Amino acid sequence: MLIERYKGNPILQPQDIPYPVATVHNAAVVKYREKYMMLFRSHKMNGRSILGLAESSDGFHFTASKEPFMVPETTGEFGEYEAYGVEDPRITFIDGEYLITYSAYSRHGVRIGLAKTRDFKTVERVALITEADYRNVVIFPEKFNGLYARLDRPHSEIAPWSIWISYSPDLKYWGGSKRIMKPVQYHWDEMKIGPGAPPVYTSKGWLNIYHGVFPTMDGSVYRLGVALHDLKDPSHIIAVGDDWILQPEMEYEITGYVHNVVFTCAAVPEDDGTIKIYWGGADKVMCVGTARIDDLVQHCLSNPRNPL
Ligand code: BMA
Repeated sequence: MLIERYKGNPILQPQDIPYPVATVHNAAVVKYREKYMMLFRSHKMNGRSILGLAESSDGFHFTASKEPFMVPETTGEFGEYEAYGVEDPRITFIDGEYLITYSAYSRHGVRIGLAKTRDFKTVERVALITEADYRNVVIFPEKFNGLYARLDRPHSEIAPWSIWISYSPDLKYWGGSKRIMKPVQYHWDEMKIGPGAPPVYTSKGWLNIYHGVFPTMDGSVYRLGVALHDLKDPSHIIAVGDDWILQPEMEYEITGYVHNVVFTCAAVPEDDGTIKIYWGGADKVMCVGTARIDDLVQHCLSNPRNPL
């Protein structure tokens, strides 16, 4: 077993939240001052999403804050583009700040918002960093030739929904975009793929834990896979593991708000060579599992498929 599920899953669910929510899922998790901070998505009872905060000292037992952390802005540019909700956050620590990327939904489509915090008490919105329709933006925790780099997943009518890379000098203006990884026909990720957790540094390359979707007569199945990007040039993918690393198997992954979904927005590497991977189960609860980083790297290298 590549990923060992935590026996106490799910680790956070709607009844643990001090305000009314229908779901707790697709959360970002990072370490902050010896604590694990979790920024989780919740559907409110009107079906629109907000982001809540929970914290933990061991990465397994989380306590949610009394109030939501980010709700849609009501005025200005952000108000215009977040009116339908904020979803699926990712957090990257770089230059002393925690950068938060999230999906901003509105009648104009889905864009990516960038916000930042230093203390998980106050949060400042920086910019909307894509036009419509983009989701799943993850920022690398290092710069390349002086530029920030991100992976994302634009929606296309022509190409299957794929993973792209872009660069920025200031986090606001992005360019140099290139499609670097696509779904494979009649494969577990044939319908669409998207970045999951912000890339994790390993001595062999950047580990990119992504999601892939397969369409069935019973709806779509969301699974997780892993790819390895070159340390100096992250647009070069060294290897993509051919097999998935996690699929919906437990009751809390098979049944929920949307069935048959495991969806990740976070992985936290530990000093002992393990990594905690966090995922939403069936868009309803939060789960965690542990893997060895070396095993995930080997998974990419020992049985790779073409990225494109
Ligand atoms: C995707 C996103 C995710 C969600 C997944 C499964 O398109 O909306 O937030 O987890 O579908 O429903």
